[in-house]
Amino acid sequence: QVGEGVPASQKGSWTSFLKSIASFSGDLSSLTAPPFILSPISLTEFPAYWCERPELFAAIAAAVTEEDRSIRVLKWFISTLKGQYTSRNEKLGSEKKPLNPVLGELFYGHWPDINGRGQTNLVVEQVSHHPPITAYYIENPTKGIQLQGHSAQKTSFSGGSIIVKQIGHAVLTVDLPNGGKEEFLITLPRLRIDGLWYGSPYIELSETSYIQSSSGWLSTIEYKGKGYFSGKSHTFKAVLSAPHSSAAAHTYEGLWHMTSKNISTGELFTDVTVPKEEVTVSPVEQMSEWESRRLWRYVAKGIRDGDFETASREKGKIENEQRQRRRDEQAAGAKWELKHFEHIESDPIYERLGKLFKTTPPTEDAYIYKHNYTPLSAALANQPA
Ligand code: HCR
Repeated sequence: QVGEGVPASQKGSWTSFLKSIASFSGDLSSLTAPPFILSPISLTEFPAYWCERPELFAAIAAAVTEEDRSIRVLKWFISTLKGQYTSRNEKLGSEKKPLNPVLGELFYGHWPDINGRGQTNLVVEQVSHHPPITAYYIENPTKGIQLQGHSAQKTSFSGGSIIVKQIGHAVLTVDLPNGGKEEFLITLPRLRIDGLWYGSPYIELSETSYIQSSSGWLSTIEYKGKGYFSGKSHTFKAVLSAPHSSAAAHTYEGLWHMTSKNISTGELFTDVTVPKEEVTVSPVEQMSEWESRRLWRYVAKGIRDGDFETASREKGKIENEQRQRRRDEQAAGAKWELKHFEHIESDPIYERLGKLFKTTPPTEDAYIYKHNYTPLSAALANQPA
């Protein structure tokens, strides 16, 4: 019998779902899952996790040395992990299957300027439906910090868990007072989705991810679960090394969903037990039909209300409309045009910085932001009185 997390009426369909993922490799989003595991949130909302601690993002600009900048980038990055990988468990009870975005789906938001930290803006576009690829751009113009990246996943099944290899990378750029720029190439950890049999999936991170600065400073972050460094879940150890050196200049250790410290000084490094700040979005009535929360509003309401008939009917309408769109494009010999991003086959920043720590693969594609969106509050500020 499958576990307690599964409602009695859905045990059969959960077992079938687990069987289908056990013999499947590729794009999980296309598999039909039982209602109890569906999330009302689209994957296009996920890039907001990068900035739910906007003050840490803004604080990168206050660094005075390259070393200090790398420490601040690492601190901000580690502090995003709780939101990225455990917030569905906190909000929805367990990890869930997000809504699979349609091609061209959009998500815009911002974090307001509070206490001089500057406003941070977010632009997200679904740049591929199959396989799902989400591109994002986050910017704090006042502080001169930009984050550009894309996210896709390759999944497989092993030892009762789903293994998710994250495809894609992010590049953080900081404008320097001397007019130059410092870039940071950020690679992403591997995920394991455990707890499937019990119907309460949760994520553990594994293996290693890197943050390579163009200044030469490198953060190597190792992730472990129960039974490794500390015997606890969600453990990490990050080593920051100076340019051309493999020795550790700073080592930080702890739990990425709680606190961590500098192991030499014992000083607190990250603390995500303090509340995070969700992204601000416009009211749904003011959104365009392509914006996630408007596009999926009836499906999401159905899922939230436990009215799965409505959810599945409304989802069907969106999918049919998309199929028709693709047929029309094919008939007209037209190609879907991306709105905010331009696809490039090989990212020069990935190639240049990736070489410094010999990442694999040696080259990756990227989606470059076109700088063609006016963020909400800035738009309001420019309106005549
Ligand atoms: C794997 C996953 C979709 C992708 C989600 C990603 C990797 C997206 C980028 C974010 O920055 C971080 C992130 C966090 C999520 O944990 C991860 C999702 C977890 C589950 C979901 C699968 C497609 C759905 C699996 C269905 C299960 C729960 C039965």
